[in-house]
Amino acid sequence: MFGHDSLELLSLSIDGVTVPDNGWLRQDEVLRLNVSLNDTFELRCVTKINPEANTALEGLYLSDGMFCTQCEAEGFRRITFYPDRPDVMAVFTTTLIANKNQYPVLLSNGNPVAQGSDETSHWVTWQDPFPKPAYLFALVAGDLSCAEDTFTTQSGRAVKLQIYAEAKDLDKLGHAMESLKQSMRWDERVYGREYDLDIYMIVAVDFFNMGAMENKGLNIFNTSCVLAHPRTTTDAAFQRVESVVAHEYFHNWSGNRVTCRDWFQLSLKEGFTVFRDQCFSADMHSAAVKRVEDVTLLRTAQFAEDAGPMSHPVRPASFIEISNFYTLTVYEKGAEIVRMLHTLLGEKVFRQGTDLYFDRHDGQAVTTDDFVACMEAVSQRDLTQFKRWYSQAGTPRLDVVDEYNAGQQTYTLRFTQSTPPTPGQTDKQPLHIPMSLALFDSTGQAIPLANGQLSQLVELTDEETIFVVKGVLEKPTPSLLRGFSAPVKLFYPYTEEQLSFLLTHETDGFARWDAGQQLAVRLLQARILKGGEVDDALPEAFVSAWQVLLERASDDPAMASLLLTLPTEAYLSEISTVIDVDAIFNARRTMRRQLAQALEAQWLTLYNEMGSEESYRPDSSEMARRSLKNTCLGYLMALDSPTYLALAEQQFSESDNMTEQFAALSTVVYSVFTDSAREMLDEFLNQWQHESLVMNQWLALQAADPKSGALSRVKALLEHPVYDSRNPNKLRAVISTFCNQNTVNFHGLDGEGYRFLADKIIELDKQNPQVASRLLTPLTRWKRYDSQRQALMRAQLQRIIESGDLSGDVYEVLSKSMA
Ligand code: 0A1
Ligand code: ZN
Repeated sequence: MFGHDSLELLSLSIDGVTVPDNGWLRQDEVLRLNVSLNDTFELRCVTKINPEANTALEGLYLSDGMFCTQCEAEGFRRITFYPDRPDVMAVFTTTLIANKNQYPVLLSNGNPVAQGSDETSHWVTWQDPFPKPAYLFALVAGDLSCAEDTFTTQSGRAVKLQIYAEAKDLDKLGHAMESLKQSMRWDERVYGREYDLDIYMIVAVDFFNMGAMENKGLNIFNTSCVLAHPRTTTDAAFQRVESVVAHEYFHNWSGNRVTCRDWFQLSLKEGFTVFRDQCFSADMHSAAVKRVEDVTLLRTAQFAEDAGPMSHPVRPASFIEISNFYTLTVYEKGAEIVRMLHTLLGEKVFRQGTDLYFDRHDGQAVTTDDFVACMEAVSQRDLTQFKRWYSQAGTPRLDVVDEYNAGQQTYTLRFTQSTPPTPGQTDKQPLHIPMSLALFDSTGQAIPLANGQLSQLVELTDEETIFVVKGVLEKPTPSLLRGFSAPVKLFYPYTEEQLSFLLTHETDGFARWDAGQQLAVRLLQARILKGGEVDDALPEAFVSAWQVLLERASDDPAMASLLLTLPTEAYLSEISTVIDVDAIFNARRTMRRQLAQALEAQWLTLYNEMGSEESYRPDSSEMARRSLKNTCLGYLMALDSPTYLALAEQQFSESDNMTEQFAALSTVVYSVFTDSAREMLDEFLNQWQHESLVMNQWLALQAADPKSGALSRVKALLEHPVYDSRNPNKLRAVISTFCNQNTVNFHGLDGEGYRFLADKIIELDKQNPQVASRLLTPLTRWKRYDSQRQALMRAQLQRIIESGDLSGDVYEVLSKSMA
């Protein structure tokens, strides 16, 4: 059995007989019984723990005076001794006993089956009929209010839905409730999956290491992923609530009913569930916009992870601390693998595969191989090579060259794939890559291909694949990797004319957006090479392409807002050979200003067009409108003009919703108008100081402010009364935002940004190793910078190593990044 060293063992008995002191032995995490045992027996184990002292937020802890748990991955062993592995499944019965006044609400998994009380205390017994691993156990005790609703399943069963939060937040639960009902309906419709208990509960807690947790029947959520109100919550946060609620709900089947055999299989539940929540959001809003957002995250953050010292396969082969593997690779690249299966098999056969999977493995703890085996069974395809996606780390590179033969009217594409070596994996094998493509003629029409369709899925399985299209009357423009059909880096020597052409004519939303991004990347990269602050005029063709985008923007405001946003600093960094933070920042800022200048009248017209008199609604079309409106405001503010400052100030004070208010505040904070920024920040603080989540945004906004002197401003924020060093959301808002988003200041050549982060990690590792280990990420990427910064970063990593007793979490990341 496993147990954490914080556990105090009070007594141990087997079948009612006390185990003597020499009948057991504790060695590190293991409690070994030294007595003879029958095949079946009842073990009674009484342990004492101190939740108040639990600052790691794993196991049973206190969040703002209420008891809650976090058991994934190995938190249950901090509550009691247990065979704490995901393949050990049991039926749990839980009795909570507590003071009636202090803890009126007592919750655990399953259904309440008995309760009672005396003058001061009360108790409730919960029974969960579904066998589950200990990582899905949960309990909550506190003074909570609750929003309630019911959902009738497709077979006609009524399910009680409850969302618990502190009384002050009761008005912020409606959106999560709606999202939950939508998710339940969607999973019935799209996957034929119905909810299985009579009650589904969500509890909002302010102290939480991650986003949320899918405990059976009793999800526990970070407040940031459940509370939403138009006055206090931005549209982006509304959408995050919707997708996290869906994600945790979908885990009831992909994770709980069918769980993981061991933690190497984590992506079995996470990759699949992310894919499911992505499709859900795509159905609720715009599929193309959602795809662009998901690919952006993958291509910046996951690709960077895969190119760094922590690079690992979607199914890792080893680890020191499993908490370090809740990564973008396991989640997002894992979702891409499931998406590729969906693409290769088609919607109908894929659904047969998931039906078989849920049916065959219900109640079991299984592997990614079992998942793929179901897909093989229904499709009659051999997916042996495809499975390399699970075991091979690194981002594959796909080089494409083409040739048009006018005499024979043939068009030939030659694909070459390769994957760079990653730590511990030098030899890479070719992958099974689904490549979706279309060819356009000079009028902008897609050319019918051999399959009679206007697009085709080509399966690349060899190092080199040659694809020939016959009967092509002129040299076409290829559109490759449509919909981002595989998580690879594509290299095809597009001309600027071809990219502009695709930006105009592509019908696949992702491919069209990407053509626009690659066009901007070309210009930006040229400027970055020259140091960034290049004031050369923008090419006329580029400006007129943007002018067309602006003119057509109101046709699809959500997509327009993405099309009119330059590639992020993070993306430009990821594709750099050596990351030049200052050049990247300056190139992007200069180009933004030039686009603002060149198209000033159009930005203003569109801004006004997107304005609305109506009151706030958090629906797709209104969100899209606000997003585009705020994009326009951002460009106008890049002009440093008092006229637009007045416009931003007006939007700040007159808007009835956080999306517009916060966008206005952000543009002013990042502008040259520092006095106005100070005033607005103070006013905002005054208005919202009692809203913890709003204060996180206020902190993050300032931590990301790129103006010089940021580090001392950040240090001042750490002393501010709204800051709380024990709360992971606050730590992330200030420290993580500064180190990841404020690149010019964090990477300052005095090395003080690096020193600051190292100090914080040394401090935090004793308090909360999971969060400390995550914060370390930017320092581990030292190889991507110039030699001066490399030395400064390494020196700080070294200082952390030498600081003494480190947690396994931090030690693992440090040792891998110094190797
Ligand atoms: N399974 C959760 C994520 C999660 C993982 C670990 C946690 O604590 C260490 C908390 C949550 C999900 O995918 O939503
Ligand atoms: Zn998950």
